[in-house]
Amino acid sequence: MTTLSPEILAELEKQSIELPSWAFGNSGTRFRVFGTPGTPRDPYEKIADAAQVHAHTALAPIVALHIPWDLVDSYDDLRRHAEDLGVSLGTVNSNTFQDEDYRFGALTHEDDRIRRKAIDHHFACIDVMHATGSRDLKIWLAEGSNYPGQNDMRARQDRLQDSLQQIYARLGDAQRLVLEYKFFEPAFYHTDVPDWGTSYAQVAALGERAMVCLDTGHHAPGTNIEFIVMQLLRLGKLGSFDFNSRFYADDDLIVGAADPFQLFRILSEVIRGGGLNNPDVAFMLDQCHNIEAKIPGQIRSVLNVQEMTARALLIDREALAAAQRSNDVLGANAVLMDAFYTDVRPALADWREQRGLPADPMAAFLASGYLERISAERVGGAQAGWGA
Ligand code: PSV
Ligand code: MN
Repeated sequence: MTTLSPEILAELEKQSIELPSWAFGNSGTRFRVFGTPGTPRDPYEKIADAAQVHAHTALAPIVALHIPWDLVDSYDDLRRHAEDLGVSLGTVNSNTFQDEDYRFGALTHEDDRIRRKAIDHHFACIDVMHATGSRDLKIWLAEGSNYPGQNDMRARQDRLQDSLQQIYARLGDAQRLVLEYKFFEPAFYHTDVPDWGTSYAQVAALGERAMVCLDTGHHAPGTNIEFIVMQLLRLGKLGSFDFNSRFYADDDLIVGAADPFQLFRILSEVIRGGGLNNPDVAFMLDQCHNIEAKIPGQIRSVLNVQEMTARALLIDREALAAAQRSNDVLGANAVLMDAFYTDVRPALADWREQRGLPADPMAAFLASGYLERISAERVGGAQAGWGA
């Protein structure tokens, strides 16, 4: 069995992954949203489910919120609820993609009334962050156009910068703004923040506490994502990850499911660039579980990140550097592949047991009876989903 050195275990012990509250609600495609017995009906129940993931893995102590999906009367109360369950509230995600007014844009809109409304929504998110103790405001924009000539792309960049400046100026001293990019959808011809370069240009003009969010699903097929990771770390602007998997588009599947090797390569660059367990780089999941059970889906996800981090930590960096220096093409590649092909699962299971955690968190959760209990208890009310 492969053994993991004390140094590697010390790194793994520090690892912390933020879960998206929306992963616990129902989701689906434009064809059908399937309900699941026991799906949370409010943010309190979403947080209770997220706490189960942490209880079984010790990997996921933070839950990201989405406003207005996670609107509650008192965020102090929600914060206490989370703390009672052993987790804390993390990144606040704004939402300017589900209101009639935003048909033609929000932070880029040419109508000052609508742009004001979108900026004010972000101010409201910052108020939530003060109550929850959240550090990061994450902005993903659904803005762009569908037809050539439809919009003045240049004017929209200028308005975006002005809107972001207003939002940035409103942040508390310890708070940050992270701007996510996505190359298409729901706009298909042009997207206002389509790539890391645009996100970087927009946040670099704001200041030190504005960073880029890299969602692994938001790139064209074949994109070398680990290159982007390297570059953003090099520039000191990688604020957060939204981890997920894609086969075709923005599929939001379980991280490490579609392309485990890509996840390994990304984590290898994270380690190389000093981004692992670096408080400046938040590890978040941005996933939806359309047909599988949600809590086990999240447990599988955080374990995938942990397993791939362990493998990336196994890379013999000295041997790799020596092979690279001597232009030993195949030797360098072999060093990487040796680590990638190492099965760390038995060693991680052992280590979990030594720390009083279940060796097999998936099995332990399924045996705990929690799913049966919430299915029986959560009767009546509307199940949470996109828009709730
Ligand atoms: C839409 O693509 C999206 O998945 C973005 O990645 C956001 O992070 C997420 O929704 C929540 O707003
Ligand atoms: Mn995302």
